[in-house]
Amino acid sequence: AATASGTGNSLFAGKVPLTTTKTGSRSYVLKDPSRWGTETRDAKGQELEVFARGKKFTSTTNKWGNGAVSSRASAAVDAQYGITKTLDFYKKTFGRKGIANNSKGAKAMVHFGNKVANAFWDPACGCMLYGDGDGDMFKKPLVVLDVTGHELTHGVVDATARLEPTRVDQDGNQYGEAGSLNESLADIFGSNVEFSANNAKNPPNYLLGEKLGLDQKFLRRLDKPSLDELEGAIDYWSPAVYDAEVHAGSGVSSHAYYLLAEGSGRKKIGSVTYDSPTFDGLPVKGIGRAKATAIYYRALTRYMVSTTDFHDARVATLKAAKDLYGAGSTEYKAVDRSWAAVNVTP
Ligand code: ASN
Ligand code: ZN
Repeated sequence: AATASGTGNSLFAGKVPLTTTKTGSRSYVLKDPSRWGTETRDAKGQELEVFARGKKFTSTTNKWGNGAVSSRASAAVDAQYGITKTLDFYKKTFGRKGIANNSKGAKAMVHFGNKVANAFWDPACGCMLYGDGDGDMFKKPLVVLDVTGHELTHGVVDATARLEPTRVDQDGNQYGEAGSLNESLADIFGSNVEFSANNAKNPPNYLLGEKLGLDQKFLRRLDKPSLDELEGAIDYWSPAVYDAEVHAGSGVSSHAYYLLAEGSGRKKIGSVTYDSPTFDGLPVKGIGRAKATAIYYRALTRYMVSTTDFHDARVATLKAAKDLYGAGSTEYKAVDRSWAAVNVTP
């Protein structure tokens, strides 16, 4: 396919470059040959879960969207841009070639269903599906960068540890530590995608969904998960984890990761001030985001399995830290300390 350089006007990330496919003298498709044919299509308001039936985005000018919700292509620009940044993050940081590390492109559909206030990784489709929001709590399409990083990371987990919820209730709510760990890893790597993209219109931070326009100003956060009142996330392991929905239970390991990366206490990074507490009140010294992320990625891809719980995650990250930095290293000790600081047993 002929590769072309287009530009998009996104809803949330400003004006962005997009690599597209030239299909004729004045025709282009929103499909990126330089990233294994990664493509975003239009589900046209249907609950369509078959990518092949999505409508292609095409252009005669290779300029996409106008930055307004009324232009159907604008949401596609955010999605395609976010997917690009997610693929690039995984490739440049870990050498990972695509979501399943099989040199296949990622697929997504925007405008999924009617007033859907969510975005999903759909394992059956092998694609991402983005709702347009319900117009109430979620006012705009859910195509922000960290949500894309979150959902595609579910694809990475699906292709690696396959962490699964231990229980699903009648309403489809999921419970259990392995499922919580899955949500947490999606938030951890989703935040890392933002740091990696470093977009001035969408500055990186340890908050998730801060561009969704919610009253509490973010959906979740890693430094002190309990500040999330919407989902009631928890900061520390306790028996309450057994009854916590996975997006609430995720707080335990998200918090451990933040402490490992940045340490406890007050800290201003970019425009956000964090104040991360510990279970025992004792401080944790961070080892930096790059090392913390390398440890979690190695743990995910080498040592975690479908039933890995928080205790097992402590063991898995320690093994990864030992591989990367040695058993006597500062990094190894910091991993151990970070899990103790969120009350996870050794
Ligand atoms: N956005 C949610 C998530 O990825 C959708 C879901 O799977 N419940 O966690
Ligand atoms: Zn998730």
